[in-house]
Amino acid sequence: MITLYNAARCPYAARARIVLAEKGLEVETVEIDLSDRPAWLYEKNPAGRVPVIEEDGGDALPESAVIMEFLEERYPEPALLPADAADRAAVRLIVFRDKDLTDPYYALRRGEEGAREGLAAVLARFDSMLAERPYLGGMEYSLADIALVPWFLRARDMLGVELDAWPSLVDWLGRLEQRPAIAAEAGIVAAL
Ligand SMILES: N[C@@H](CCC(=O)N[C@@H](CS)C(=O)NCC(=O)O)C(=O)O
Repeated sequence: MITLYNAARCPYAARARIVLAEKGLEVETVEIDLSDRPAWLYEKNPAGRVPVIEEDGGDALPESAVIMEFLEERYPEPALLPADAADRAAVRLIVFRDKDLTDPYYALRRGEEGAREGLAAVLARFDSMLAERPYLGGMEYSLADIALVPWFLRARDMLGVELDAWPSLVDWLGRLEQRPAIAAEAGIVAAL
């Protein structure tokens, strides 16, 4: 059994939720109120942030990118990283550069001047990328898609970003939302 210290609104926690769901793992979810977080959370993650996961008898593990990789190694099926080392590196590069998307997303959420245009430029880049290949990491659905889709869902459904100008991006999101793990996340976003 795995325990997930979670916050529904958190896109980083969404990464862990999606990987756990894709792997069909049994999870006990502990919802953390980030505006009044328990002191013990700092023992599990000195940064006081979610997500954190814990296996029975194991150490607490924070940091969503590390959690995704850990779950992939511990529970390799179904695979969420490609077989080839160069293809894996391409996936990891997208995760490593997540700020390409998250920085303009948070700029818009903070209401910064010019942020909507800044995010639009980034969405156009992702659209061009997805015109060339079906998934962010290449030919297969992978941790690259899982790592970034939480912000795309929130941009569309919470910040009112109209995606119609980027058809390859819309198609990709539609493909992803056919997966129960992503549809569940879209449901969480709709309920926020
Ligand atoms: N680098 C961390 C970021 C996690 C993060 O920022 N979580 C937010 C919620 S979305 C949080 O716990 N914020 C509380 C705080 O910063 O005090 C990860 O990838 O897991």
